[in-house]
Amino acid sequence: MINQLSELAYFGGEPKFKEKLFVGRPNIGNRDILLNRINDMLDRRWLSNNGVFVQDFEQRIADYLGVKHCIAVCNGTIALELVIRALELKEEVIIPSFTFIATAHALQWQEITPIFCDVDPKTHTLDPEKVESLITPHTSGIMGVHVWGQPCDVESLTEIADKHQLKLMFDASHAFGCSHQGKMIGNFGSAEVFSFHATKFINTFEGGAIVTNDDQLNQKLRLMKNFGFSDFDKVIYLGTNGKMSEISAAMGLTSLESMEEFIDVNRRNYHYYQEGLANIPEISLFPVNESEKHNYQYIILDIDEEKTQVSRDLLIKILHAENVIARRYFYPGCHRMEPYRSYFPHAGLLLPETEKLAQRVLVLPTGTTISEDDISKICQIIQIVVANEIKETNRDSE
Ligand code: T4K
Repeated sequence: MINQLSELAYFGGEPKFKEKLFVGRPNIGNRDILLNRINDMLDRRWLSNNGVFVQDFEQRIADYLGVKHCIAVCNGTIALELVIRALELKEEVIIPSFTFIATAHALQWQEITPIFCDVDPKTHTLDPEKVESLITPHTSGIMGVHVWGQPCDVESLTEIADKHQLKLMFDASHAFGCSHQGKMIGNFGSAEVFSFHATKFINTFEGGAIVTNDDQLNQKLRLMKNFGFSDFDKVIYLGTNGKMSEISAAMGLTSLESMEEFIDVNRRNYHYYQEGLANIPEISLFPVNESEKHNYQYIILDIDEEKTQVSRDLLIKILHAENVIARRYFYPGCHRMEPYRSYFPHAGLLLPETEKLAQRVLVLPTGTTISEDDISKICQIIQIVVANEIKETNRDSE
């Protein structure tokens, strides 16, 4: 129990955690099974290029999501780039600015301009009305992001895309294992993209996947991710190297087999945070819709300084001093990062909700390395900070 401010590491006390607690610590799954798979792979001497593990991984994902095709690739960013190219997006594509920078870069990398749209503060996802107001004769598509695993307003975005004959795709990097109105994420738009980066609850070290119900798109994407090869010595399309390696798929399969266990741990942690923060009404925990399937991978706090009298950034400093490495995802918003900041210096004027969220959101550690006791201590630290309305200058007077 922390009783006095002077016990906080920020004010010179001992850090409450000896080891750093990170957001995005990888889940490992059954190590023996993983190592057996790696041994099999070595015995087979088949390390990449559509090996048996990749094929199995793709099939299991497609079956789990109830989607026709899954194309495993080397990371989520390449997956986005491939879909953007396969859908022949050009000129302008509307995306949120409140996302990881890869969403915007995947477009700009292909000299397509990301048009940053504001988000709904309740869902942190694209605000459909604002999307419609940004459509011009140059718009070729819309890319929604199911940030934190929170589904976009898929119905409104589909209606808008259909009405204006635009392509619709989703960056579902955070949303593997989540559903929307009973249907698994992965079934919406022309295609959806997952990231299986080490920090995701299902990981392949580095990796990603594209899922689609469109047969033609599937064929095109399979060619594109393998240099356009259709057979030995036969290239029929412009392509790149987007292949997932066998060792990644081995990790992915092992990860998938422990998926329910990872979700149980994340759900349990979410409820511990809910309990621990319940007596700090100034702070809200981003809610998970528990009537849907969810991966509970992100613990998101909204720190509104007007209510807490403590700034989000000071709270982060205090947590870091305790070895709780909380993060400010997705500060400061893509529009304030290069090259977009230079291209559109006034973009923030059209993004008031994004600007507010970028100042207020704080992400806390969860996953299989975080215990109930860790969460209880983290919540106590937050409680004492808010109860004392700590300001940067307080440190000098302690
Ligand atoms: N779209 C969206 C919406 C995304 O969020 C992402 C990725 C993408 C697209 C692109 O997908 P990928 O191409 O990455 O597959 C991290 C991840 O690198 C990134 O994959 C993820 N989103 C983003 C939300 O988070 P950083 O810059 O925060 O990474 P970093 O190195 O600070 O790692 C986060 C924390 O995880 C660290 O504090 C320590 C811990 N960690 C990390 C690794 C890699 C470990 O404990 N062990 C590890 O092996 O971006």
